[in-house]
Amino acid sequence: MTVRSYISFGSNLGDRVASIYKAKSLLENHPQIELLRMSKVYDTEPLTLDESDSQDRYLNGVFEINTALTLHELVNTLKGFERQMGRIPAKKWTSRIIDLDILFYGNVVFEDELVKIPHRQIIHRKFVLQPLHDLCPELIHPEFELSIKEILENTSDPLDIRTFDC
Ligand code: PH2
Ligand code: MG
Ligand code: MG
Repeated sequence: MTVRSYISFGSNLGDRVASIYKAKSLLENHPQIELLRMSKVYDTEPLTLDESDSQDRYLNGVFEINTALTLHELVNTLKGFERQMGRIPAKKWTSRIIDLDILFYGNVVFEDELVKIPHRQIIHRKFVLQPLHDLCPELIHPEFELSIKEILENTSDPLDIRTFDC
């Protein structure tokens, strides 16, 4: 049995394009992950914890996968990929080579100390909603029972996002 899952990617440190394609190839080459599609890539204004923290812009997007991994196996696999790519554990919301977050895992609603599914940021952030909308506008958010299209239409996120060719 496999589960359809959506994984967000974000990078604002080093060679952002190379990092995205490295993450894509790590997913493609994992025996229990089938990479189905990748969204467009967006160049996005950084969301920071406070205004004194100036960060470079991010590249953001979403991968669509089928996976035979359990939710916790997928969490650990993505953490392993981040580590393998040289991400150094740091404080919340600091610049990073790569961030790979599970947005949806089937229609599972789950939370423990390691993971919260669906991801908290989905409903607030255009840098997540827009690439998700590229792939699955009709997908229903299992907590709010609204489609991605409906959530995107109702979001008031002011952060700038632009499509980025790569
Ligand atoms: N991720 C963060 C913090 N801020 N800003 C943008 N634009 N894109 C991100 O992916 C992002 C962020 C923490 O995960
Ligand atoms: Mg994140
Ligand atoms: Mg993360």
